[in-house]
Amino acid sequence: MSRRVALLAGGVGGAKLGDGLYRALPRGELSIIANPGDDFELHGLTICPDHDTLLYTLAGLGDRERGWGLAGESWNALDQFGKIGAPNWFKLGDRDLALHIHRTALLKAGGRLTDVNRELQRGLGLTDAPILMATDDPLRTKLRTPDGWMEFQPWFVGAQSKPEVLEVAFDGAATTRITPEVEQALNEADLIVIAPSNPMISIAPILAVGGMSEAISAARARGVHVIGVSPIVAGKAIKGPADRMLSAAKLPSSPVGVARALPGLFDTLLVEEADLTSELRADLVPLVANIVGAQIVMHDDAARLSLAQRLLQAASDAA
Ligand code: FO1
Repeated sequence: MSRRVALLAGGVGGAKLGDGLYRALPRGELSIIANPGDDFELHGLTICPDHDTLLYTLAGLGDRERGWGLAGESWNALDQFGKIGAPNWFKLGDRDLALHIHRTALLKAGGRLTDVNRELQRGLGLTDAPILMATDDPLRTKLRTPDGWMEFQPWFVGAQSKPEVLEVAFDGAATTRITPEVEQALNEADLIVIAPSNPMISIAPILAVGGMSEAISAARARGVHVIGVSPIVAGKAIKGPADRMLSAAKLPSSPVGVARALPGLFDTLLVEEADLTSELRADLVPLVANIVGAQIVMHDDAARLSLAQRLLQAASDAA
């Protein structure tokens, strides 16, 4: 049976599940809708960190330990940036830099971000170029901290996401529009998957793109199921600041907080089976129709694939 899947994904957690789904599904049946909110410009180059994490991971080229960037990378340019007084707080490896230079050149020549990024995907061996930008228009996540508003990467990498987040905004969202490719992927989807990514800074910016919520609602109206995976296990984020951000927003650092941060989005939510007490289930019941326990921490390739298969099975069972 053909089953087309649209995955909404942020960086590292999104890429791991994306990799599992990419291997679990026949070629051409997965479209990944990448978070554009982390994109920014540095050294005059356009950098799309979440797209690139997805790209390197699916291409089997990603650094496993860091979760971002290329495996076996060298850092000569970064050292040189430091020596000449250029910014070196955001670590661009030598080979990664080639990607940003080429992307920027193609964009300057008039290319559309979706087309340019798909060309990069094909160049690195993803012939079906499954990763779509949520939008080609600029949308930038900003965070209000006790010291004022910060741009995303200076907060996330520069300040190691330490400043408390009092408010999140998606600059430019009002004038963005989903791409025709995203519209088609959601129109044709039999299943929508929400990756175990930070609900507030990875999934929310995707949903903030003009036309995205409407396209998801239209899919649901024709019976498409939305299934998510909690990025919180044992009260802690699997990676990154989601737990602290939920607490700062006065939401529980648990799957309940995830469901409340993305209200009404999930038909099914996969939560870590060891966490799925009767109390957690009771708290989730008013928020999510179907709650499924699974091993959701993806330590290796086998775990990525088995979570993807478990998720596809849970979605079939619920349909
Ligand atoms: N994350 C870091 O924590 N430190 C870095 O220096 C860093 C550099 C970097 C370079 C290219 C790239 O594609 C991603 C990079 N990331 C880095 C990851 C990125 O900032 C975050 O993972 C995402 O934006 C959050 O999903």
